[in-house]
Amino acid sequence: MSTKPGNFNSEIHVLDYRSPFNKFRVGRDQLISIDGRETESLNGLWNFYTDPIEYLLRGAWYKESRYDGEGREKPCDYDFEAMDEIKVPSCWNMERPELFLYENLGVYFRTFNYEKHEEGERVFLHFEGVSYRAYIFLNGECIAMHDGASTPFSVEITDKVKKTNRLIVGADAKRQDERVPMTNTDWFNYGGIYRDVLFVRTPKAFIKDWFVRLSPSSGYSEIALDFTVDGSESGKAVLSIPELGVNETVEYKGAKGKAVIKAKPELWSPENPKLYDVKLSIDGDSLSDRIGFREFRVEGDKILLNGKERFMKGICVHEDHIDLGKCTDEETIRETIRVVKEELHGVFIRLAHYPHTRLFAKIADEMGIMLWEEIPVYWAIAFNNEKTYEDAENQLGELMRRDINRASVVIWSVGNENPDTDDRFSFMSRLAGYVKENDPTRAVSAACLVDEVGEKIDDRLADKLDIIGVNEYYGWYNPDFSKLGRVLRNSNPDKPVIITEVGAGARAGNHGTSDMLWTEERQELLYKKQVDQIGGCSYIKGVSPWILYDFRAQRRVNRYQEGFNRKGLIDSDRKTHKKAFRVLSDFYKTK
Ligand code: GCB
Repeated sequence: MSTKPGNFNSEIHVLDYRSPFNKFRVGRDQLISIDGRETESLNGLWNFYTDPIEYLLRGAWYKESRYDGEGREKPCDYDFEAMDEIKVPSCWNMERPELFLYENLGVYFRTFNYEKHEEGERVFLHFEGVSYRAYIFLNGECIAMHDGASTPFSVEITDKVKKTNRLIVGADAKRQDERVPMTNTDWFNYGGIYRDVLFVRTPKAFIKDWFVRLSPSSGYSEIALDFTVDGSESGKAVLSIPELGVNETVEYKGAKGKAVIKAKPELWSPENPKLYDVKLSIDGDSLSDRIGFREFRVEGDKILLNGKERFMKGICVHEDHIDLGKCTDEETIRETIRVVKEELHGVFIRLAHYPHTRLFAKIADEMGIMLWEEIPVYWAIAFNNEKTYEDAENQLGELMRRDINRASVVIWSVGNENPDTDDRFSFMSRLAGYVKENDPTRAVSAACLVDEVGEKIDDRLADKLDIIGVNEYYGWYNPDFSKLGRVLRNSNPDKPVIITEVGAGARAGNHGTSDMLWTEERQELLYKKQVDQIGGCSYIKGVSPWILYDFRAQRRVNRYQEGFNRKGLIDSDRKTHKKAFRVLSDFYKTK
């Protein structure tokens, strides 16, 4: 910051006040596993104000420096304790009507006390989701900056924590073209600290992450383990799975340990979502979880779960609730999975288009439904920008770390409906490579577009994927339904295809002839035609129509939509089923 001597408010001359925070960026390398850890919650009422001009950053308000060098009080424009309160977690859009469309910086403040419980203990702040850039300040200092609305991040504060602490979070919901996602999305841009904030204590040496799974090609009789320890280079860990009689000591060196252990678990599947209590301990620390063991694999054009071919009877779901926004709760997730399993006869949910809460996959493990998880590499993003790539890969890494032990998660998706350009090809090939390098137990996919000119499934990225996702809207965006038949006939993919999106808009309760757009009858007819074609195509190994529930979307403003994308099979009230629901459910019942 260079200003002429004599200026009393130097910040008014500074344009680039944000970049000094870049060096505080945290990501997947700092993320710690909280599986089974006893944590303390920092949820609750926080003070909150909106800061569209970003004085928190620009004017360094986070320093809370109230006195000048000579001890005289400065005329401060802020007073964090005096700000109104807001609930954490929540989306501010749902908490205050005047903030419904607010897409800028929101500033949160709270205090917390700390006393050391154990000698040598380390402490972390852990955020499960802040939309969509977060600046974290503790006791007047920036301690972290994080990009990505939907993945968790942790920051160690062992050397900074005091007896009483002042914690400030700047949650910036401003859309940016070079970020992931960029400015243009077909979902609502909710803002705020909308998932849990946790205070985590660990011993000096603790288990930072772990990956426990059925070892590939083992005849289902071996469990593989990988883990990382922080704070100790070498030592012993013990993996225990009491129900399988496993109690195995594994040495770690260079802070990493790995082992393959004989064990014959009952396999997890949607029909039998068997989970085991699994615990990994080192001296003074442990992680524990309920984990399922299964094998998910692609062979030729087949999708196999535990060696048996599966048709992925699915549906897409957004994290969007009419009252809670992107915030969600256990009851809502359980009801969503129940509807898909019991009413729709589905076995698979595509969680679009960004990582949903970790609770979703936890409950999916327990209730038995397969999941597709995705990062928001959505439409046209800055594919030629290395920083954008780093952001995307980091979000993918954070998601994979978070859900790596979830049996229900069978597919990682590296993006949705991106143009087939050279830059995009290289960007998304790298992401697919990252998945392959880090996880041999799941398939990598992406929702691709049809080649409309050549009338076939022909995306260069398909080479890098295990399963080709295809979004097609014949009969809706492309009214010429006959094209779908031609596309399917002209294509000859050497891998399984999942139709990752197909659908039509209909307002619940709006009736008319099937020739009228926005009616339930039109949507129903389209579903009939679609399932007919899809069901008859040999290389299509699954479908997840767009979408289970109507969801908020800022660009959907016609008289039927009124701010919602109406392609749901169920209204945004999550109760009223449209006629097409029955068509899909009948198809799945017999498929
Ligand atoms: C798509 C997008 C999805 C949209 C949907 C639609 O292809 O992937 O995000 O919401 O179409 O309704 O247009």
